[in-house]
Amino acid sequence: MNKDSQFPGELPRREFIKLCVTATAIMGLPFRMHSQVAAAAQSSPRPPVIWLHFQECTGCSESLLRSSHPTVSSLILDLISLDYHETLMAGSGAQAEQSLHESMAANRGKYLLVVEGAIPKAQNGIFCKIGGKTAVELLREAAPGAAAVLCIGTCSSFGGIQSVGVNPTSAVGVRDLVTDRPIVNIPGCPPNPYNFLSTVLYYLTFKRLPKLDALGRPKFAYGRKIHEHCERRPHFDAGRFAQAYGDAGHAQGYCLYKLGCKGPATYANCSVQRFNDVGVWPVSIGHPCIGCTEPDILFKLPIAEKVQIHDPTPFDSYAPANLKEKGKGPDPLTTGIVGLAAGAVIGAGIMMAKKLPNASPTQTGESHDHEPKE
Ligand code: FSX
Ligand code: SF4
Ligand code: F3S
Repeated sequence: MNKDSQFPGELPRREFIKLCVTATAIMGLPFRMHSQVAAAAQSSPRPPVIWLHFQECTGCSESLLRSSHPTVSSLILDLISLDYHETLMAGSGAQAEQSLHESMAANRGKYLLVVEGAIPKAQNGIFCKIGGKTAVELLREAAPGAAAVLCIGTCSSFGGIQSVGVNPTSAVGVRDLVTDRPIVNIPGCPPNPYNFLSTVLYYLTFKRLPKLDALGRPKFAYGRKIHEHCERRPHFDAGRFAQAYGDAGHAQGYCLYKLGCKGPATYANCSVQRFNDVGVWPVSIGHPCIGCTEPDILFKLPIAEKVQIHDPTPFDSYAPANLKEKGKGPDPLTTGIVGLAAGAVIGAGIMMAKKLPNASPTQTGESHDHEPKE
């Protein structure tokens, strides 16, 4: 942090507080806790971070650093002490390797290891070498001393595009090689920079990692299907679908399900926490979600293939219909609205079942439990 600046990232106070409020909301914490998050961001010792790049396109770092609004990257880079990052560091060659080993030795047990990219295992890992060492060797060297491993992107989380199909390099995600360190997967191709920021802020604020789902993803960001909060959802519920790119339905913003949208089977917060602070995400600009946070969908299901819908989930904002405590139940008007809404959802579900006889195998991510947020 610049000594003359009061706030991390040299941000004006308003920007800093705005980011902390946004991150607090993403973490599913009550609004009042933004001051605790802001205090942690200002006062916590900066955790040393070693950032390794393996098989990937660097899109994850790019999206983090080149967000149209530079404050997210400024804040992240000021919250951590980035000791090694091949794309960003000024040093190279032997100097860079020395910095890596010095940081690992000096911060053993304390540093966060961020991994970007998949790890090729075939032929002793010769497909990805840095400083004469394979990705497998580098990971095995760096992981044991890490307090935790943060996998940024679907490649390091689950193998990504490199691992699809015949997988000639036997590419895998970190979880296939590291089994004795805590791992947080932050998938997306690339992931939303706010999800990385929020994970780091959570760690700084609570001195522990966030709750994870069955795939190791923070529940606060990957706990709900994007279909639940999609702005095209009213069209889905009403049975209004774009049938082809550029048709009248597409032009009118109808639901993209029939173009292969994987939103009903994809756990992520894109539809709420959009990208690059300009309020867009794939579905909002007319492209179906390709399920980039899901290991069994991304690049495995064809873009145009429809996912089967077993449990059309109602909006979060619908009033609960199962309150039993006396005096706490919904009033008659609310009940009526809920009834109408539920009828619309069930009706849409029945209609979908009738209209989609060729739906693909189940992709509902049913392993998720939806514990109340902290
Ligand atoms: Fe993978 Fe990230 Fe996709 Fe690319 O670095 S998640 S290919 S956006 O960039 O690792
Ligand atoms: Fe939105 Fe896709 Fe769901 Fe349609 S299917 S409501 S476009 S997430
Ligand atoms: Fe990825 Fe789908 Fe979000 S493609 S960016 S999970 S809308």
